[in-house]
Amino acid sequence: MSLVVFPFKREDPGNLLKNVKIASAHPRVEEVLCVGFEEDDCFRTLAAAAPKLSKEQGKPVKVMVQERLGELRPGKGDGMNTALRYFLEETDHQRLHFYDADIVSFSEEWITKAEEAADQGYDVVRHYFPRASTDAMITWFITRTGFALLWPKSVLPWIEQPLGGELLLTREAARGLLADHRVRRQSDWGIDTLYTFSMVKQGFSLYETYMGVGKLHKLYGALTDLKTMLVECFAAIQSLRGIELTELSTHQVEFPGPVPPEVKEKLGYDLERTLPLLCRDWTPEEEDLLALFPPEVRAGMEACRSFPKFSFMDEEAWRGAYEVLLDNFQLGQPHWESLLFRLWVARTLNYTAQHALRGYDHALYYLHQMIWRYARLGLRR
Ligand SMILES: Nc1nc2c(ncn2[C@@H]2O[C@H](COP(=O)(O)OP(=O)(O)O)[C@@H](O)[C@H]2O)c(=O)[nH]1
Ligand SMILES: [Mg+2]
Repeated sequence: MSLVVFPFKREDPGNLLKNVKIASAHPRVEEVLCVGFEEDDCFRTLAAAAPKLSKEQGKPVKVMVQERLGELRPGKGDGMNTALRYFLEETDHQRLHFYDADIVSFSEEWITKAEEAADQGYDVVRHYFPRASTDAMITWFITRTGFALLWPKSVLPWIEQPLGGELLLTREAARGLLADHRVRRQSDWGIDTLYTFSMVKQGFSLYETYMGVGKLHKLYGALTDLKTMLVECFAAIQSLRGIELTELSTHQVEFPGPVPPEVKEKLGYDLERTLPLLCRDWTPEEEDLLALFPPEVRAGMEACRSFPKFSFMDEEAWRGAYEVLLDNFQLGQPHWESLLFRLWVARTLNYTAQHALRGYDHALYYLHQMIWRYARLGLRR
């Protein structure tokens, strides 16, 4: 039997309550836990509703504030690790499910499909779903790119949504993750990268189950909203560099279904609000950092100071830039964070203009082929 966990921070309590009810009504679920960042309004609403819900459903529904477990910015990582610890130390449930609190398209099917794959013997089940061609720009250009360049022979580059927050862990997999000191340390947005890396490093078997309904959830406007996430996801990859993978993880992916027109036609971000980010607020210190980059990247970014440019940031230029970033990027250093963000914006715009504009099928094919090329080529050195 299973525990379902929703980590949350300033969410709409109505939607979260609805998801909690769906989870606790599922026959496989014995308990539901919501782990909040702090005692915000959402937390208070949930805490007030929990006793009644527990009674109605005949199963515990709990709400708690996350503990300070890690060493980086206190964020989603502390939330998820608090839940891992609770699951292992306070319960004897066999499986743990994580779902984002803001999913609007949540249903019992998310739980059922994960349980079915776990019944087949998989240690970890990860949900994946169709995404717009201009969504998931951190996943493609930071995480999957990094996995392909650094661990090309592992299953890591081929995991569809390595940053996904929807997954099932068996007790053994949960124990393995919590025992990894790098996982416990990762209190920020890097947690999803660390869970993914650690489960592969420990050789757990993975199944990716396909949710055709997609994940409807809160969306971003300009790419600026994603800066903290971007910086922390890159730093997470950087911190793992040099670790060798020796265990062999098995990895099965459910064949995807047809992609709904809403997803194919959706725009992932606001182009007009994103373009000025290339030009705005350069500091002399940030400009100096460009000296470390390959000539085409340096020249292109220098030109951006007066006008948005991105045609230079193709796949090969990004590979060169990524390598320099792996060697030199410093988390917490504002000039580096700003430059990493700008380089990634240029890469995202380049891809949008060169590939996403040609249509959904072309774009997704391109992205998968790009990962394959990166895995073949590896780092330049
Ligand atoms: N406990 C906890 N949950 C968080 C924190 N930050 C984000 N979350 C939750 O993590 C989930 C994913 O966050 P979201 O902003 O939707 O990210 P996105 O879906 O990747 O864009 C949501 O349920 C958030 O409420 C945090 O610091 N602590
Ligand atoms: Mg979300």
